Amino acid sequence: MFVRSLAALALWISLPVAACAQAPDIIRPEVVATYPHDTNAFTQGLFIHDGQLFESTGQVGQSSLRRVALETGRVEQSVAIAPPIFGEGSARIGDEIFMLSWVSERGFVFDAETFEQVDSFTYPGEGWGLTYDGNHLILSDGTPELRFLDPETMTLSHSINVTLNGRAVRRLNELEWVDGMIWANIWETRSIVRIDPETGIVDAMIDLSALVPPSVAGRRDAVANGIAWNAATGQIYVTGKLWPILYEIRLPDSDPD
Ligand SMILES: [Ca+2]
Repeated sequence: MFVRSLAALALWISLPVAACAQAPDIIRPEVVATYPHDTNAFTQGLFIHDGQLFESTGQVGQSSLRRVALETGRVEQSVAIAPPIFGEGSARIGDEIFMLSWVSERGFVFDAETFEQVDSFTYPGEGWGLTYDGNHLILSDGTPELRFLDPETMTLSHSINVTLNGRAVRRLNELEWVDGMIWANIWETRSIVRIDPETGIVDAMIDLSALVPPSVAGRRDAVANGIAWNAATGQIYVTGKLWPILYEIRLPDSDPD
């Protein structure tokens, strides 16, 4: 598993495996708990607010924003995103939820309680993942660049380029602000990279290989995607597109950070 994960990551960041041997720590998370997850949810965004799980999903005609009961996986509230929009990442600021679309260069703002759309915004290029660091919305678009947007104006404040051992890391996908660092799924891998938000440098890779449910292991579209951090409790949750399971994980104590 170790070698396979390294090889998979090396493929996407164009690194020889040998170079990865000197890469940041590879961390295998411990599973704290498992919960049901909607196997029809093409997970593109995941976050926790006040102990409640929120999820945004993709695919044209199946895109949605939803509030989910963590314990049961039951969708308690949802709003459909109409075609031709392909839904992407989402993040909450105050009483509003911001959500991206893949290639429409348009995002949406929803009332977090009613899910009524209250605004929209535009941005150039693709939209993949979204998170909030307390000051800026952070947007990924499949490239090594993470954009920091002013949430008042949705204009670009600054950006960082994500690197591992000095090499660009492409396909940054779902994002989560976790205790001062940015965690990002890497599309079509089983790895999460942990990124310094100032420098873009990856200081650790979190290997989710052992968490891939057997029922989706052979599906290329059912990739690991979705990270949610409960800032109040420190709990971290991960899942994948179409996965039947959502995991609470913790990093082992051997983690130097
Ligand atoms: Ca997230």
